[in-house]
Amino acid sequence: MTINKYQGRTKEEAIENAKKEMGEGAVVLNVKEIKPKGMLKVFKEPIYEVTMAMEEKEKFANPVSAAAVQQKTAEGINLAADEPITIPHAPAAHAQSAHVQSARVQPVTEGQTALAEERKENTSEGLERRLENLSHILEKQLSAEENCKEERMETQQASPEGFQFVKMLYRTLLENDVNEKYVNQIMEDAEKVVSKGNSVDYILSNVYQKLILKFGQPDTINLTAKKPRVIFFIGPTGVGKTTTLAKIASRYKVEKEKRVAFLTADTYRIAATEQLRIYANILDAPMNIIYSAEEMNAALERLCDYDLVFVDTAGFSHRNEAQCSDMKSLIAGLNEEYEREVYLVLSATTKYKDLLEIADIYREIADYKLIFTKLDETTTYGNILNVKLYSGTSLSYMTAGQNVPDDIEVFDTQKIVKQLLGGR
Ligand SMILES: Nc1nc2c(ncn2[C@@H]2O[C@H](COP(=O)(O)OP(=O)(O)OP(=O)(O)O)[C@@H](O)[C@H]2O)c(=O)[nH]1
Ligand SMILES: [Mg+2]
Repeated sequence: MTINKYQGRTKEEAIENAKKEMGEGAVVLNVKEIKPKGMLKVFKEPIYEVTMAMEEKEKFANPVSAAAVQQKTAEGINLAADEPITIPHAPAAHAQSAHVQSARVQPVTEGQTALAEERKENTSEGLERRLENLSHILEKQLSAEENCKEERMETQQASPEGFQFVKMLYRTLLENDVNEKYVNQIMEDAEKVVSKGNSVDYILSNVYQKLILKFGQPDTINLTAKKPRVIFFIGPTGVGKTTTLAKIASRYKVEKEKRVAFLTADTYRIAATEQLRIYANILDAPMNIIYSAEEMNAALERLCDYDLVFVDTAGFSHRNEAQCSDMKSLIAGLNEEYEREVYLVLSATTKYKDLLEIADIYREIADYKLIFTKLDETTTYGNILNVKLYSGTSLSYMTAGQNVPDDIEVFDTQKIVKQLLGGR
């Protein structure tokens, strides 16, 4: 894995700078706001520093700078993993109990107090604290490695605490519904890291980085000069397609000052068209009902001055073949002159097996990006990672509530990864 840092006046600018050098495959590990210092600090704006990571196999956009960046690659971190592993057991239990017994009779040394502290930290409470402090841990690890100091956090001696910690992370990921196959891939490296006697912080940041890479960089609406860009929302019934579409359209209209319009192909229920009409009225945007691909193309001709046209579709069971086929014809029937994006909207509360089946069937309808809704209605987010890895497509937005337009954000990989590892 390659890790590097970039700065910008905004978080977006810093990421943009990183992508110019590292390419689209680079993902954000950490974002830091650097507050201005000195006498004139009140007159200065803060700058943003992003730590970016990229799997070795990804190609650099700029091969010249690639060589320079590769040099800075954090030595000893290898996050490529595909083989399943078995989670290590702590060294023989009797060795530990002997240690505890002798601690009872002997005076407690400083080292033993530190060990006891370390053990206390290896509880879920300790894990939460470490996760809150994760950006600091990452910083420490990166600067030690960048400066090639002998500050490596390893002692070449496996510690029982390290093994316990890996086990706890393994269990936490499983409890959060990450599929066992993926947990094994993620933890593969942790075994090597722990057997070298690395600190618990080092193990945690290693697993964190690996998870971030698995999620990949979110991919949202790409605004190009070509107008209008047509954005379809598809997915099962009641997952939040119409609400999410309204949230996103509102953001583009109000914050980015884009011209937005709506089409609805959801003609199955009168209430559905009314729901979208209300949002269109609030945003003062045109809204048309379409019954076929021809009507869609005719409506788009009239909307040629608009930047984005959002197409709402009817929710249906993925097992209903006739409706699947109608949807496929509608999307495929879009005139070639238009650029399209398709978002598959899924609820984070849907069962694992159903999600995989839905991901498969909708793949036949069109290539899509993923939106996850209703994150406020569950505490386990493992299925988001499961579907992302299963479908091999990008995540885009996540929603956690019914309020339009507030309860939506671009998929926040760092937040979700911390939660998967047991953070709040
Ligand atoms: N708790 C919660 N509710 C949500 C979220 N997103 C949408 N909803 C609610 O889910 C319900 C269904 O939302 P819709 O937007 O109508 O869903 P849809 O996918 O368009 O439904 P159909 O068109 O009938 O297939 C509404 O009550 C929404 O307010 C979310 O992120 N969290
Ligand atoms: Mg709807």
